[in-house]
Amino acid sequence: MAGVNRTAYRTCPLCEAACGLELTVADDVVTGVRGDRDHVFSHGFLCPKGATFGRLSDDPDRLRRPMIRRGGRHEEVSWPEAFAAVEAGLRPIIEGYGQQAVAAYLGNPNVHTMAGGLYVTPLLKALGTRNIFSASTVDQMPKHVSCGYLYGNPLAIPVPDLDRTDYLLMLGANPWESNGSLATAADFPGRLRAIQARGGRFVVVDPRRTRTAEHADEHLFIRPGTDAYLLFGIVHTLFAEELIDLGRLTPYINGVEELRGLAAAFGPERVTAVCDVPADRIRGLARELAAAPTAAVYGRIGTCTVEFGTLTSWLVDVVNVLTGNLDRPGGVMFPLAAHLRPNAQPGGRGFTTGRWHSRVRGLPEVKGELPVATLADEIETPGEGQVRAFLTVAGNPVLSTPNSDRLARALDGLDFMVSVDPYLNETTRHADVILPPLDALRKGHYDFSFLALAVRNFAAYSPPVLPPGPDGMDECDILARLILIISGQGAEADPALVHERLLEQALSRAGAAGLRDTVSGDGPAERLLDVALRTGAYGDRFGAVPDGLSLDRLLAAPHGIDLGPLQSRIPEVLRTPSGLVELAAPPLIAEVTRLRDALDRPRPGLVLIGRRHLRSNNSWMHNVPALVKGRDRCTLQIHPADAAGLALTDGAPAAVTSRAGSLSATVEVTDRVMPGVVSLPHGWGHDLPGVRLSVAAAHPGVNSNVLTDELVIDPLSGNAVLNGIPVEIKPA
Ligand SMILES: Nc1nc2c(c(=O)[nH]1)N[C@H]1C(S)=C(S)[C@@H](COP(=O)(O)OP(=O)(O)OC[C@H]3O[C@@H](n4cnc5c(=O)[nH]c(N)nc54)[C@H](O)[C@@H]3O)O[C@H]1N2
Ligand SMILES: Nc1nc2c(c(=O)[nH]1)N[C@H]1C(S)=C(S)[C@@H](COP(=O)(O)OP(=O)(O)OC[C@H]3O[C@@H](n4cnc5c(=O)[nH]c(N)nc54)[C@H](O)[C@@H]3O)O[C@H]1N2
Ligand code: SF4
Ligand SMILES: [Mo]
Repeated sequence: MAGVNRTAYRTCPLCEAACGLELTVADDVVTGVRGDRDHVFSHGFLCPKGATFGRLSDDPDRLRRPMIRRGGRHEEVSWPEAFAAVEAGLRPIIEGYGQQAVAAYLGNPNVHTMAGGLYVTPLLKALGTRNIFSASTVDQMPKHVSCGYLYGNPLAIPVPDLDRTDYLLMLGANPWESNGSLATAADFPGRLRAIQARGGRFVVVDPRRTRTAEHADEHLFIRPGTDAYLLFGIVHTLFAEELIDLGRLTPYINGVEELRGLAAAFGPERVTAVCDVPADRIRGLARELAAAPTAAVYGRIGTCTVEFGTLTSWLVDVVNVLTGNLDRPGGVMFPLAAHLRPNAQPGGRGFTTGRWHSRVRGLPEVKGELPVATLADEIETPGEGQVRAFLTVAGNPVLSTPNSDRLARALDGLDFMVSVDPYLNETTRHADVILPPLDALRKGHYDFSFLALAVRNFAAYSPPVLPPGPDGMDECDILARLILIISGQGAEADPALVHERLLEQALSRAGAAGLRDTVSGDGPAERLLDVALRTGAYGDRFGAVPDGLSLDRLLAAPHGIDLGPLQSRIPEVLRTPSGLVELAAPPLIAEVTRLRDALDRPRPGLVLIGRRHLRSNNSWMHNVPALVKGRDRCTLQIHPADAAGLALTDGAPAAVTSRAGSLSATVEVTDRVMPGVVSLPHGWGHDLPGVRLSVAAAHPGVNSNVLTDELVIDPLSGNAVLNGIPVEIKPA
């Protein structure tokens, strides 16, 4: 069939929007990418990143065989050699020092692969360590914690019902560039325009005038890290002007009176001095949210990666509750994904944190993991339980976590490190063994994470577009073999042992123990997906529901299956012991005292925030030529007034210093940032020795996480503070 073009449909795995792609494939090369016009959710939308999808697979720098570091250099080896080296490196540490001596870091792409969704949890269980870290604590952990307290389940995250809302208040999110997060919405910009087209409005709160802000009906500048004050000012107004209306949810809400008391200290006149949003606009936002037929408040990175991230995330939902917009069409709603089941009845054990604490800084466990901001402490600090071995799966913490220079130094002190990753990059260059998984064209895809966050219920599965090839290894097989090595079954044990055990467990959990022979799927991940789909919310119950979902049904629907607009799920979705929404959980109330005390803090001088660009994806897509061409994007944006005061000129280098570190960045003078705020994107700094990223190395940029401070975290979630970093700047 050489040279013959064929068409393949596939979900794009590169961001949370879950767009359907139409690929033209000749031999094993993608020669064209279009948005899939028949896709039930994305209707043909495509962004510049998705358009380069095939280039990741043919990237010459992509690792196709494992690597072992010998004498400071990485060399290609065979798979058996690589797994033998992992066994020789890991087992003595586990046997000699115990399970806690091994730490793991799970990066963002784990939520974009089936292996991440299905094999990481068993891997962590096999490791048995409490030293588990992930990109969640440089991202959305505050939202998990606030939803854990509010709804009893940290995964019950309501999403804005973009397609039906009349009014959207958006804080710290820039979906025009990011394509959205914790709200899966292919063509997010189009959905925002549609709000306006049907007579609604959207308002953006951001210290930068972003592309999203430019399209908004109103943009309000806010001092970084102060959204909790703005939101409390709105709550205060809702109470003061008697605008509270819980609507249908009245019998399901606890804690409204406590909130009234808490909000007393945060009148608009008081908080405006901290957040810089005018008091009359704070009152105006409260009135507009209350008066709109339906409204939604939505917050993202700028509301999470700040000191009061959990409180801010909580207040977003508090405003939605108080204005009657939680769980109603046009407000914020809980999706119901096809691989999940609704609860049999409301109520549950609720949510707690701190079941254990980190060894060095005593930071509480949250959702089974520890803050990545303390990873370096655990590696560097001698004593019982010191981390000596490190496993990364799909992560680049050397560029993406705070005080990354310190972390990079700490990694050099490890006894052993293994990375499951397709690149020899800033992090994996420290690894003794690198295990590269197959590229996305060669693996199946189902969005376990994002279908549970989609603004409309739908399901889609994509089979592999290309066969694996002679040297490639599927990521599920890699993780299964790691499980076997860690649990002492040896580097040569058959990964099918793990695959079959997981399938048996899934079947028995689903009450389908004897049905192994009826399960569909060519690969281990596919078979687990089939069980989840068939026993999920819309499943065929192994034939009991004739037109229900199964893997075979999804295979027959390459453009996805629409499952309709979001439905109300309260009270069923609630897992709090009371079976109610708990607005005033004690840990949050205690934290409000700290927020109130911080009202009197002196204002910091210049503070640093981040930003994203449409043609980026955190740290790992700068090796795709089409995504880095054009002028340098890794610039330090600064307001003209600040630039003048510091004698900084556009295009010249500036020295930026924080408590954690310093760097030199190119100045971009622009009034897109508000006075007092500078902005530098993250995920750059590709000029380190030992990496194999030839395109990225020619466009290196600087690593903004040299400046972010590992000692400053949101205490309730352990999330790093990546926005609002005090910095000093002078001409370099
Ligand atoms: N200052 C600052 N820092 C930030 C942020 C910020 O806004 N400001 N944002 C934070 C956020 S939101 C996030 S999510 C984190 C991301 O932090 P990380 O997840 O640590 O970093 P990524 O840049 O996403 O790197 C992903 C890694 O996965 C590898 N990879 C890609 N595809 C696959 C695959 O299919 N399988 C495997 N095994 N590996 C794969 C890539 O080669 C790369 O090494 O960064 C955070 N850091
Ligand atoms: N093109 C592209 N898309 C991506 C990614 C990428 O790197 N590039 N990364 C993906 C990932 S992992 C994630 S988590 C999502 C993130 O998705 P978004 O949250 O939409 O991402 P950002 O573009 O970082 O938007 C955050 C905004 O918060 C603002 N901000 C900073 N501090 C504050 C503050 O204190 N208050 C307020 N109100 N605003 C503040 C910033 O100026 C910025 O505009 O994007 C995903 N999509
Ligand atoms: S918006 Fe996201 S999912 Fe859609 S094409 Fe772009 S990168 Fe892929
Ligand atoms: Mo993220």
